[in-house]
Amino acid sequence: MAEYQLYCFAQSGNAYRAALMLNLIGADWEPIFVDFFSKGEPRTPEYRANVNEMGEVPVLVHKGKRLSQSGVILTYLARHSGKFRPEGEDEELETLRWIIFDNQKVNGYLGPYRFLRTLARPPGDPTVLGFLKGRIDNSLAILDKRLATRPFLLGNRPTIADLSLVGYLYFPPDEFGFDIAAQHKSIAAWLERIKALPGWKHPYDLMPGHPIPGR
Ligand SMILES: N[C@@H](CCC(=O)N[C@@H](CS)C(=O)NCC(=O)O)C(=O)O
Repeated sequence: MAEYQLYCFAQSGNAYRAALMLNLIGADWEPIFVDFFSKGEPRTPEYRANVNEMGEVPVLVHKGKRLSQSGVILTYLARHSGKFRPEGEDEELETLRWIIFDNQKVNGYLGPYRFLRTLARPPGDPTVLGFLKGRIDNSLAILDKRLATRPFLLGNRPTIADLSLVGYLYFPPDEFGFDIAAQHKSIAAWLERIKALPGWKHPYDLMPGHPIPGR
């Protein structure tokens, strides 16, 4: 058995943050496939009782610990590996600030938007999609501005703040219906910098479950 297990599925950008971190730090890890699309597994009483009471992926299992929330998982892995770790109180707080902003307003909107537009059966209400798209445009502009003056979110080196914020940004543009990188030049350049890190992989090559059977 690998040292780390990660409950995940390929279409989850929330899980991608953790899977990417594990790969970038060279961890000995294995995915545990969670069947969201045909079984709604995270919503089952068994999953909530045995894996995560919050009914979500990702969940990381390591040495008897079971952690959920990608921001918590990233923090744990940074502390244990010493890689992508914010140094000192100011950087720690700055990292937390960007992870919370990401969870609520960047990938926190991109995930549901892509799901309702492309993956949900039936697809989401256009009014809801329009609301989310407006919030996404606003948040991506804030991220693009931040990255216009520095190579990574905190400065000259990548940290877990960057690995959180890339969560949904490598999925194909046709899944969103707009091209994030083409519309935001600083985000595009930053995505290329993260992609060049040794161990980087696309979410569909890193986690099981793509393509969704029958689609
Ligand atoms: N803030 C959480 C979000 C986790 C989350 O929403 N995961 C989704 C998959 S992308 C999930 O498991 N949803 C289960 C459901 O809606 O039933 C994190 O960063 O880990």
